[in-house]
Amino acid sequence: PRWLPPPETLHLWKEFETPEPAEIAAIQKSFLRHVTKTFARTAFNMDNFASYQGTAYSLRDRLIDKWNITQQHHTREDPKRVYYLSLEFLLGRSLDSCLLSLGVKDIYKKALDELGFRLEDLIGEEVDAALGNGGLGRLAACYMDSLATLDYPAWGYGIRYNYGIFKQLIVDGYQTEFPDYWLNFGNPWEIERLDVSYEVRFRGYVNKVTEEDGTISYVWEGGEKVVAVAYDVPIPGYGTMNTINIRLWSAKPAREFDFAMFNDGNYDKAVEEQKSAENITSVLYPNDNHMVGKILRLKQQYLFVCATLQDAIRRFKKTNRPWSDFPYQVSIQLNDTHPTLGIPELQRILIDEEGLSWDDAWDIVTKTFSFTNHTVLPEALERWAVPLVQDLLPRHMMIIFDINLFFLQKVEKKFPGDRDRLRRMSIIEEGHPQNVRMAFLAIVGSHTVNGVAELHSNLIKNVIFTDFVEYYEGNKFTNVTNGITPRRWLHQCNPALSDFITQKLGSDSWVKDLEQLKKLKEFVDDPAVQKQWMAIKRQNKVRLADYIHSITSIQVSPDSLFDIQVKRIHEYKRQFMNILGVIHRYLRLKKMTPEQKAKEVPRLVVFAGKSAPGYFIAKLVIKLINSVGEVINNDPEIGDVLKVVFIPNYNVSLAEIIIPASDISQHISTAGTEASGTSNMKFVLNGGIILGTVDGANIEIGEEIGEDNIFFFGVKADEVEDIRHLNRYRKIEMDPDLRNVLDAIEKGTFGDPKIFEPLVATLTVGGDYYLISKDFASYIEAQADADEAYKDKVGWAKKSILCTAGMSKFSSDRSINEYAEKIWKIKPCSVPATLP
Ligand code: NTF
Repeated sequence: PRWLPPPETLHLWKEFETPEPAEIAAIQKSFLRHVTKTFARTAFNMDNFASYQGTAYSLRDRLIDKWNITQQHHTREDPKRVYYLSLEFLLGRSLDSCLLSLGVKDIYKKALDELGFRLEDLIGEEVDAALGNGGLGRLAACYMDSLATLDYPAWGYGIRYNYGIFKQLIVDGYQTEFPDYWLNFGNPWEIERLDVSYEVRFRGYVNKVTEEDGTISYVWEGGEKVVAVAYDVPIPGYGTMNTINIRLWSAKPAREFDFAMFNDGNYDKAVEEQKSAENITSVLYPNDNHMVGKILRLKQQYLFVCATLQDAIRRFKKTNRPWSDFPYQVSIQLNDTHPTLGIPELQRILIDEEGLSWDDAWDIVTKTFSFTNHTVLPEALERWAVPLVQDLLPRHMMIIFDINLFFLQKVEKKFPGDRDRLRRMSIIEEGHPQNVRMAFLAIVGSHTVNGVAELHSNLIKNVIFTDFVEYYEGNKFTNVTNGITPRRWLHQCNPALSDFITQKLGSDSWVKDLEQLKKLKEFVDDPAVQKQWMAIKRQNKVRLADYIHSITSIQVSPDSLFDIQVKRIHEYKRQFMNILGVIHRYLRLKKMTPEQKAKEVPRLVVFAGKSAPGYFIAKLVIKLINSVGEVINNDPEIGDVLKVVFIPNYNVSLAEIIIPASDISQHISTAGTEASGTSNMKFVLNGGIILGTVDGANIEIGEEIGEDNIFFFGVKADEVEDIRHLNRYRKIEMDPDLRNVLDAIEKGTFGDPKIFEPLVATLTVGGDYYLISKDFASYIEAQADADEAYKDKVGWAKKSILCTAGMSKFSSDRSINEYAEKIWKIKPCSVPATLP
């Protein structure tokens, strides 16, 4: 029976469930209560970290109040909900963004000031929550912010990794990795829910049961069980009550110990089982755009979807609706193929546990799921070896075979006798071993499949999933161009520019309605606005210059052109081409007289980004950047005309310092390889200009801000295949400038050339798959255009203003509204300030 409060105590509950007023005295009390009681500190035993903790816990109380009201309201209203399933959430820090969302930053600042603490210092004490690799994980975080802000009834689901993405240190120019044990000092932003846990089975066997009436059913039994425990991370909407939840799963052993073993004195063995369960959610796989077929990763994926579906189904069942209502109450979005096992898992639950027929179950499944594809790179498309899946998830393997059989039967019906088509479209790829093509399973099991920018959505339709477009007659495939949250990526990270925009527009409502930025265009010719705009940019460059000095001891001039490329290190992103361009510039400068050099635009080239630990060529790129920097930065003939800096350990909070400081940012992937990119949007929103290829979202950014305000170069996506084909059969045409650059490397200008041989070989004997040689000349030309344009201070200021003014489309609010209307069919459900 459910516990109910004695009626005469209800007023007590009401008192504690009503959010506290945001008043200085109340804030100071709650801060001091947490500092003294939760953390056992005293007035004479305090430091910035303890005061960060006290502040965070005080804010956490406010978050939980809003969260409780939101969840109770949703339970009562029972709207259709969306579940956003993602193996990655790259949230970064939370204190500043929560203060802003709750509208209490100023008053917290005052309250802490009076107590003798500087809020800015406390904010810097927080460690990043870095449960993601790059764009895909950060996109999920931006989408949570928009879902909350737009009042959608949404949940994020993910994994609570004990170790996030590794810490990168540069030792002797090389990347070295250190574990990111981010939970070491506790995590104020999570609520441990030991009461919310589910069992998850692995391995075992499948029993075939024939009933009296001849019907056949299957029971999955035996094997080993672990438990997934929930940790909830409240995500407040900006300026609204709605506070949604990211539920992260942590694996625990199903039984504390094997008591028999324990009593036999076999302690090691007893503890082993416990450890092996906890290992499942121990570490984030550090690969971006690359699949590694490790069994532990498959275990993560299954634990994740298994716990998530049990949780969603438990919530659904509370309302006693028939199963046929499920797709009208629940929408599940798959963030890439990583959670695709959710499809056979829901089918299994419906047929094996709920007793539905295959067809009824499959109808529910395919009305519930939708799938976002984030890459066309073949090495990133997930394929799991059939024997591996068979061993770990025997019942799921059977179901996947059946899904495939019924699907191929329909294909055969539509295209009779087309054997090659069946081979191409099969979810099971033939080979030794066979593989499960997860993207095909995701397509077949979903009602909608989307790409993340126009070009990318066209490429998935016309290149990688063509057969499926033909089969579904185009009906499943659509585009939702990515977006970023303007709260974190302008309002929070660039307070000076944010205040200035608010002042010019006469209101801060642009923070929730980015369309309003368009009105900035009216000010583009106003000299006072231009001047103030560039003064803010300079402040942000000073802030970055100071950071660079504190970390690397390199002095850089805030008056140089800041040219920035920060993102994961990957061959397709072509940081290699960037550093080759830097060498080209250096060689050019070396031939100049001092008078000629004085006329050059001084340039600071900034790199940052992590390489996957096992990605040899990407790691060599990092080494080359650092070696080139070492030579150039210490060349007395060069001075401030050229500086090259690699900032270690790129992460979300570093991005918040770097992005507002760019004059130019580089997004120079080989055309057709970067699905969207999202940092491109962040830079332009902060008045930085893109130098980039005609790829991903660069194209749509160009359309919005105007081609005069972006430096495009390089071959187009539809030319790439032909060039690669030619490269395979003839000697690659080496651009003469590029040849000089490679000669300089090979002569040892940047240290032992032997080190860089494998890297140079990717261009000379490796077929230059990413077309660096082909694009080099036009890249250098675009760089020269940028130098020329930068000399015209007024012209540059105008470009910069028009960049910000043109970015309305790239708010994640627009993206989320598109998902909600076109794909999830959910509506906002606004939450009242207090419950009746
Ligand atoms: C990434 N994909 C793409 O490489 C980026 O272009 C894109 O901006 C982000 O997704 C977000 O959509 C992946 O990380 C993955 F997993 F698909 F390889």
